[in-house]
Amino acid sequence: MREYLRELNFGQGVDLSRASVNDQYLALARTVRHYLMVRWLETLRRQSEVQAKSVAYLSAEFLLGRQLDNALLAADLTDIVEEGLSGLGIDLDTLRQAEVEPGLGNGGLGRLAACFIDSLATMNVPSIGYGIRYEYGIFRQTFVDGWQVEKPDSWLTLGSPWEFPHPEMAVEVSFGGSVADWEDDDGTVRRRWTPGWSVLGVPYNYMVPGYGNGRVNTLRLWSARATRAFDLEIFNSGDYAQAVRAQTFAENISKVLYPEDSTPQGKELRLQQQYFFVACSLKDFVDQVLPKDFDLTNLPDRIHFQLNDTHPVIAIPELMRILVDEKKWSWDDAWSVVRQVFSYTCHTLLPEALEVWSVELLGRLLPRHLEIIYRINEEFLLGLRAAYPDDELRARRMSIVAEFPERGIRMAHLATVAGVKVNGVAALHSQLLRDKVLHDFAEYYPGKFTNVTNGITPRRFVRLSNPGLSGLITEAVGSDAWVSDLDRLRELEPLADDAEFRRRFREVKAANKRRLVQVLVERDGIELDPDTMFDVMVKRLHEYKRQTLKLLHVVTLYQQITTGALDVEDVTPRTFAFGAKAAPGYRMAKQIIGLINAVGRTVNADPAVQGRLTVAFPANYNVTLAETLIPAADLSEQISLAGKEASGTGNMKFMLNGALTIGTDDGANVEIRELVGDDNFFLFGLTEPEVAEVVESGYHPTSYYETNPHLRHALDLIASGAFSDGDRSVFEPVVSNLLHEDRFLVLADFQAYLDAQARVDAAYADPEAWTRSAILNVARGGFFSSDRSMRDYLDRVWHAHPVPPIS
Ligand code: 26M
Repeated sequence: MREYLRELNFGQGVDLSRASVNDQYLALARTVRHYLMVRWLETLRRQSEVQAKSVAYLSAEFLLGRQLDNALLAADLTDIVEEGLSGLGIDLDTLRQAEVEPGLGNGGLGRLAACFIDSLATMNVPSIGYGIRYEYGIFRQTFVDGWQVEKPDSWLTLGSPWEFPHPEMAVEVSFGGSVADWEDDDGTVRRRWTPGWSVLGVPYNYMVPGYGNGRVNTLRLWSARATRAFDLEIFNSGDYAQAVRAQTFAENISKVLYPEDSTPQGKELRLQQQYFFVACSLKDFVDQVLPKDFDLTNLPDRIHFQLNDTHPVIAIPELMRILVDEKKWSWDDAWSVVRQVFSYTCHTLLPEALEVWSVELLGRLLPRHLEIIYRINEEFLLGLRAAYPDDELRARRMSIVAEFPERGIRMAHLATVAGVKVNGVAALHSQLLRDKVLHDFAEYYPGKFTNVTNGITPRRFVRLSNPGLSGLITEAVGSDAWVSDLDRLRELEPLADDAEFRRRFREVKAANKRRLVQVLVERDGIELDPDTMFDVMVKRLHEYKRQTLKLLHVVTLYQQITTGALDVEDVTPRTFAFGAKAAPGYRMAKQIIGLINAVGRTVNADPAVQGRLTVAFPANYNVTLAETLIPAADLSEQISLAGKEASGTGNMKFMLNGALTIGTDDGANVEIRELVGDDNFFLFGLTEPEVAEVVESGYHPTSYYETNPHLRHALDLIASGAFSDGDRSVFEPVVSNLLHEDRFLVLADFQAYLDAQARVDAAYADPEAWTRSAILNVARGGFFSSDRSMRDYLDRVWHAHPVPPIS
């Protein structure tokens, strides 16, 4: 605590009596990071000493969540700090809550990256995360009359104690300009890129502490600055305003996270971001991380670059450019190294989510890279045509260059051609990649395709977010070894049949629900009854995820109660919790948010419902809210149309916190159900092959409307203006989309969903059996630790190994 007071006095420049909560939080954060510093330096020293193969995780997003608690846990400082602070009359929890979470990601993909670097550190794997230090993370969502309104997320304004800027290690990245032939000393004709402009990338290092192993890995996020030359030139020209504008232009590159998480917009700034962080990272690795005299022909022994979706795929031509243009290697030598050091993880199945950059844009921004891509494609097509003579259709399908609707570069094809491995993120997803999305490639490159099922870090999403359950588990296992060895949860299995254990498990869930109720009152002014079933659907708002399906269930219950078709006494009291951000330009998603809020307003206020149905939609769902919401859930909603959700990771978080899942046969739900068994999972809906069949034979949503009275009543009620003060036009687009388009077969799965929800009600009516299932969900969820995902990547993709510390 002496340390802490010193940080307060000399770091923050205040004394205790005058310190704001933020001052106190910052001082504590600095104290903790100071403590971790020694281990960080030790890790770096060891890493350069041992020269083991490392992993570089390249990701445009790292959705970290709050750092303080995780750092305290990793360093085993929680108790000591809590005690010390309380001696000063300070409540640790108050300081925890002062932290603004770094929301540098959209959803699943960004959070996955954060879980992975946590696991890599915990497993002693030499590794580094590379990404972008956005000044503004994912927008803050507010509701105005129930409609989403976005506010900037200025997470840096109160100070960011976890980052270490290194302006002296800045690297330069160039854009634009032109390419021409030139003759080098020995007369070979080479290509030379003369860029049009450049920016600096300033690295900001973040500690990634391993759990209880004294290791601290690095996450390096890049921030864009104007170059010195740029600065000087323009300032000297005397046009001050122009010079300031130029700086702003450069700094724009890392200004804001793009909030789309599935439909790339093809925006120039987005491509600038991608190349910016990738070029910075490669240069950093080659020039700074590797030893000075390193022979790059040995690169594959020292590094594997994992490409988190296609966002960093421009790294492939960039490494070619470095080797061919800068290091003067032959094309073939360069290619033989490049094709050994990248692998690509695909996170989607939606065709519209696959990135294609227009040749016009790519050629303007990165003319040399476009040439390199063309050459890669030429040689790829040469091999392809040799393997499949006279199959021009196949060549066109597989080409890296698309011709329609405009000339474009298919980043997934580039990644697949150059990558050592291509993986999907759950068993079903990987299967569909092989069989459908990338089928031609799977045929051409057998052995390149693999699966690594996603995982989540048990440190943040069980140990920290659910202390009550953690206490129970630790008692049952006999130690806290499960926190870094999650298979030990299996030891809980027999306790599912122990009435006393069930009682305590139930008490933990009840306490978590009370904690959530309190948080929502303070955070949103939402009042909930903890003695109801908490039925939770939290994830990005997207049509394929089918928030409307859950809403139709709510409306159906409401409709039945108000018309007297259902006696309100017979309704299981439920709280329907939603959390979802919509991409600001995604109009249907925003309409659906408006509709959820409108239904909530009406249902919550209707005395006929007698408080048995409550809709809660707290704004701005984020990692921090997830940490209290998920442990309080009874029922986890994972109801995407089969074949659309690549994996899902929220589903795993719920399972490991003792919620039961109602879900389709999609993504990792498939594996969850396999592990937990049909008796402990509420399965419903069409399977992926059935979906394909229905779509194939022509899907007519109206026929479901016409034949299913529940569905008709629910949709009619929405259309009647019952939730929009009689105005029939407000939600007409949602209703008519469902009736006439319904791309994601909501109506086709509606009745099956109602039936499954009836099974949920029946099961919930038997608390002992329900609790038994909940315990089995926890006991059988160990597979979903991201530690296991990392082991799979190490074995199947990276062929790297942990380097345990010398103890
Ligand atoms: C692309 C271009 C421009 C702006 C944003 C993007 C973009 C950002 C994020 C596109 C996709 C993004 O993420 C997709 C995603 O989150 N996929 C999810 O990945 C999870 C982790 O693997 C899976 O669990 C989810 O099923 C999958 O939807």
